[in-house]
Amino acid sequence: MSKRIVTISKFMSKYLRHEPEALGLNLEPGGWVLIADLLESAGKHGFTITNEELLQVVAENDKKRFALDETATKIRANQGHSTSVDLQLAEAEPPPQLFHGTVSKFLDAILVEGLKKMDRHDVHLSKDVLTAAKVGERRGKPVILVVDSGAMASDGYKFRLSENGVWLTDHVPPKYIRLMDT
Ligand code: HQG
Repeated sequence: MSKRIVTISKFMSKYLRHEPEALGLNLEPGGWVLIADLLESAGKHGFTITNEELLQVVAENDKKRFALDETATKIRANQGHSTSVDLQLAEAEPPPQLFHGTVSKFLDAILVEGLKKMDRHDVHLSKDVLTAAKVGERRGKPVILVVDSGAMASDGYKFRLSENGVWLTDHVPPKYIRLMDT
């Protein structure tokens, strides 16, 4: 992936996840915006992106952060929002275990309060240890937590699966969390 494509991806994450209004955009239900509107607003704000570049970002993004709608006229971020949005994802039955990558400095708080959404819209959980390790590594030496998602589902907690394979939930209470044995 070229530097230019990474820069565009970061720009798109910023405005499709966090500050659409700063670009004069409104996210539609589902988090969608018209591609034409996004390109026009970006240009007006001094960052010109071509349609081809936008499509390249969607196709090449390492984590499939963006998706097009079925008419390919709209785009959204698949997850990671902090701005208020209903992604309209169906509830899904999680696997028995999910994983969360974090760092040791957060452990005490997490084991008391559980996993909280912090600045995002949802708690993000990974389907495998490797992915969780990559998430944790963004902040330092990763610590992996195992979430008993099977028990949570039995107890009535809701889960949704983003288009790029990230499991989303509202809160994970501490009783469903254990530190992975290393
Ligand atoms: C921690 C990236 C203290 C939590 C990634 C994490 C992911 C607590 C941080 C996606 C806590 C929040 C999401 C508590 C949770 N006390 N700390 N009670 N509960 N935390 O970035 O899961 O590149 O909002 O462990 O790859 O790290 O953006 O969440 O360390 O998929 O596409 O608070 O973001 O994807 O950090 O990452 P984040 P996350 P993108």
